[in-house]
Order: sequence, then C-alpha cells, then structure tokens
Amino acid sequence: MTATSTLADLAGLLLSGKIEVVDLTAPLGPSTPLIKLPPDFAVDTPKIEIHKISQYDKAGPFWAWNWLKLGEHSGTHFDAPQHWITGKDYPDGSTDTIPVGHFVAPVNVIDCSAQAAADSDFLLTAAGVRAWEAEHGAIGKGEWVLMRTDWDSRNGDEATFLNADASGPHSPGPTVDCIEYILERGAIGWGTQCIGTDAGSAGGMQPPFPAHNLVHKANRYGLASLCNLSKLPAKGAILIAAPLKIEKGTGSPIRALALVPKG
Ligand code: 23J
Ligand code: MN
Repeated sequence: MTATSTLADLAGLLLSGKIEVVDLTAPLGPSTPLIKLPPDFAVDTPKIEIHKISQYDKAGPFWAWNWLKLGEHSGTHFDAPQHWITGKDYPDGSTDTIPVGHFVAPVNVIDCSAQAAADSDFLLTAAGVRAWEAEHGAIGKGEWVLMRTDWDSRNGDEATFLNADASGPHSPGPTVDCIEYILERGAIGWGTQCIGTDAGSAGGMQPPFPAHNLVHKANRYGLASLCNLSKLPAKGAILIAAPLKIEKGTGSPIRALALVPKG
C-alpha cells in the first residue's frame, strides 16, 4: 500500500459513494444564532448581514454578488489559539499561520445525545471520555474530539439554541478535567454542536471557559455549532475543517465536512 495507490482508492471510493461527504455546517445568514456574553463583561458579535451589490441589474447587468458583515465567531466556526489570551503568543496560532495539515484529521465522536436530552447542563468528564475509549478505542495524537449532543436540532432558533434563563445559558459542554484529558491524549482540537466550545455554565468553572482557556493555551483548536454529528461513526471518519485565511484572524466560519465510510 503506497500513498499513491491509497489516494487512488480514495478517489474511486468518493466517486462511487462508498465514502460519503457529510456536511457538518449550519446555514450562515441573518438568522444564524450568535453567542450572548454577560452585558457587564463584553461587547457581542454583530448580527450577520448580507448586502446585495448587484443581481443582473443596473448595478451589474450580467452578474450577482453580495458583500457580508460577519463576525469571525459566527455560525459553524473554527476557534484559533489566538482567540484566547492563553494562546495569544503562538506565532502559528492565527487563521493565516496555522499549518494547513491540521485542517484535515481523524475524528472521534463521543455520543452524549441521550445525556444532553435529559439535562441541558450535562457536562462530559474525563471519566466519561475514558469510558468511551474503553468501548471504542483510544483517542490518538493529532485527532479531533467532538461532543455529539444533537443540539443542531435547536440551531434554527436562537432562543432555543442558547437556552438561557435568568440564571444564564444552559447548554452541554466539557468539564475542566475532560479538556485536560483530551489534551493529554494529544488531541488536535475539541468541537461541539452548541454556540461555543464551552458549556453554558463554563463562566463559573475554574479556569473559566476551560475549552477556550486550556485548548488554546496548548495551541490547539476549537469547533462550534457543528451539525449532523449523528451521521458520523464513533471512529473512522476524517474531518475537514479549514478557516478562511484571515490576516491575524482569531477564528472563522467554516464549511465543515466529514469523509464517512458507507456500509
Ligand atoms: C468570545 C468570548 C467568549 C466566548 C466566545 C467568544 C466563544 O464561545 C467563541 O465563539 O469562541 S465563550
Ligand atoms: Mn469561537
């Protein structure tokens, strides 16, 4: 088995549909849910705007095109190390400097959908990850770890997706020791189906927002608002998640794709 013959096999399997390309991306537009931070603490990212330049009209008779107003951390998106203060000094930690090889990697999908359905504040722990490994196999160095909660079913409506009440947002995510553990395993990043990589309750953890604080401190990456994780196997798929090459970018909307073996 050579790299050349393996890639030729991959090409054949893609064309025959025996390897399927699954879209893990939510639609990006004015109704895309956006994170709301505590008002005394921060300024929010602006609503997405799509403005028409022309549409086969006086402003451009043969062509249609738009311009966008869009925060880096909007919709299905990538968090770069420089997004967080703990990762600010990595020269290869912004969207334009991350090695592109990191954008294509094997993916582990930890199914927490039943727990998240029963408890919006469900937290995945290191013990939970170890139990998953005992069943499905070890998380390898350079691999993604994704938390499946099926929260993409809420993604069409911002209030349902954020799930906030007077006590704050209620959405599932990782504990501090979960993130410490996956980084120990050598994971390339951590991804979720919620508005951000951290749980709704993560502001009260120590450190606050551990998926941001610890992942980016380790020069690793985050993925948020992923869709369709129910279509992925626990192991065996390849994730393609590449941010736009924004100069000094802290993150970017992505078209997240998975290569999934069929049958
Ligand atoms: C800014 C401040 C806090 C958080 C976030 C952004 C995100 O979740 C994000 O999109 O990276 S927690
Ligand atoms: Mn983000």
